[in-house]
Amino acid sequence: MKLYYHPYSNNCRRVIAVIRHLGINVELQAVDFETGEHQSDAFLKLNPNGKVPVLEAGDFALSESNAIMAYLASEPDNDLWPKDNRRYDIMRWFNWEAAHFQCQAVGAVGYQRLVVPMFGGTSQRLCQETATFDAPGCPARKEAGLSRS
Ligand SMILES: N[C@@H](CCC(=O)N[C@@H](CS)C(=O)NCC(=O)O)C(=O)O
Repeated sequence: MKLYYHPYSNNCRRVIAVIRHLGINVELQAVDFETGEHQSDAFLKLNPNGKVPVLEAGDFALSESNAIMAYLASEPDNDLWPKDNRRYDIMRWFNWEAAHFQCQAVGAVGYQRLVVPMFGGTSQRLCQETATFDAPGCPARKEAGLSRS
């Protein structure tokens, strides 16, 4: 198995933490945002959203860190992804994190204050919605070099 990741990505870090916790053998392949590798045709075939992390397992490609963590933890017997109802409690927190923490709390501020300057962008304008920043047409996103056009 291979994990496409970026070293600064918190979404990748938690997948890597799961890999290390479970002690499974996954090759790590860094994706170069600066050259736009995540927007290349080859990468977009793995994840049409053009985002890391992506796990490649044979001909199966899986994106979304929460799904990848559940996939990785589903095989070996472990304490991370229990087979009883606690699994659904974990899913609850996965959903809470995606809908509220990542998107609303960390997303907008983190992207604009950390990611945009990190990739050479100058915009410090906060998009009203993180979803706006995620849209390819968002000016701040283009300034950060994260969009193709
Ligand atoms: N919900 C996704 C978010 C993935 C994501 O936003 N990845 C960022 C790095 S943390 C990325 O690849 N950004 C590149 C871009 O937006 O162009 C997940 O949990 O995996």
